[in-house]
Amino acid sequence: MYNRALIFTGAAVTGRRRHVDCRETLVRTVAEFAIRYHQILDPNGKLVGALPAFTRAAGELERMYRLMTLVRVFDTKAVNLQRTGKLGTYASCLGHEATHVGAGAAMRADDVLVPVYREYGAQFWRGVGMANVLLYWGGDERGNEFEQSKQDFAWCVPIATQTLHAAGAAMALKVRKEARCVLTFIGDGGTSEGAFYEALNLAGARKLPLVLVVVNNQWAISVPIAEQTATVTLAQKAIAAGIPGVQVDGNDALGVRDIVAQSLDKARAGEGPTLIEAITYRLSDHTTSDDASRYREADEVKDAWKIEPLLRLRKLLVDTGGWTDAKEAALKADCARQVDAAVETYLNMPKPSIESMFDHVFARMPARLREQREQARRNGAANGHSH
Ligand SMILES: Cc1ncc(C[n+]2csc(CCOP(=O)(O)OP(=O)(O)O)c2C)c(N)n1
Ligand SMILES: [Mg+2]
Repeated sequence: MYNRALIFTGAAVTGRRRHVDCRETLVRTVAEFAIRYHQILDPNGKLVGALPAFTRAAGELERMYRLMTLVRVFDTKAVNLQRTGKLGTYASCLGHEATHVGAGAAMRADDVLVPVYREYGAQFWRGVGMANVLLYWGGDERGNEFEQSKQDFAWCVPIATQTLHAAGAAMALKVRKEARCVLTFIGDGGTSEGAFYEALNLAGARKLPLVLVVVNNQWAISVPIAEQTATVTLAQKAIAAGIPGVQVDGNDALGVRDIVAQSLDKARAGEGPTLIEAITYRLSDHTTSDDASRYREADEVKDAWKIEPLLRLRKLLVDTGGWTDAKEAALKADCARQVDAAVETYLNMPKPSIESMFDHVFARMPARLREQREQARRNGAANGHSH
């Protein structure tokens, strides 16, 4: 399709008259795009989209709600543990529960999850223990040993690098012709990194079985999304890589699970990757080392609480599933018991040995590191410490 357009070749302002030297030419629109926004359950707990098939399985919505509640109880406890000196720095996921649980629930057990550092909901759905998370943030690498999902990757703090690992893993699955997919998360800030674009490009070029979920929580530590990028949506960053990009209400667990499941199905059928921008809000500080009140308006946070993810799912369960105050109270008590048990496991774990800090980096440890490892062991023993 050709559109008439004016091409300006020069302009000058002389006195009160403006001379514009221009010629008319023809331009062709070679690409256009639109970004879809997916939502099933609105902030008031009203269904605004068709109910996906998974909601028909008995108790499935309740299962999602139960896990989202557990994540929140766990999260509060983890922050308290850090405040009382029993945990290192911790990254809260307060407000992200729908995105994490929705994405985790959409995956198959043998898919590969490549997390960042706060996707506990997806991990718990896949069987990772709460004690693992505590061990990790307590500085113990054994937290990264996932009994139920050994193929999943470890937490990844260097921003955006996990997207390259994920693309690599997806490439391996494709080369092996396995009908499995990789799902990775990335933050809104992470999408400014070069690694992210490299991963997207490779995924598009090789049609990899990869689903990238951007958790747009509006903040990258103290940098708001408006200062992070000039793009209207983060989903459209996919377009340049030749892959579909879509937005979803990241506080709507049903919408997230539905769109992630559709994208995984496509990837499994050999139809390539998808970028999903899940729009949510970081209700917490960035980590326990941060104080967001120094750079964020209290009113913004207050407004975000009105559209948080648990409220609306609870409302739906009350309206349609016979959820009651008594059930809610029993759930909270059960979550507290489960979290306390995980804390006990964590606190009673024998400390790792000093030399274990050298493990888990190289498949074959270089001689230089082997020497240092031995030295650390000897020094520790000489000073009466084995851990
Ligand atoms: C390569 C790299 N640069 C900087 C940092 C420091 N850092 C840690 S978290 C973070 C912000 C990430 O924001 P976003 O991607 O939006 O994720 P969120 O923490 O909001 O989930 C930064 C800059 C890092 N970990 N890695
Ligand atoms: Mg962010």
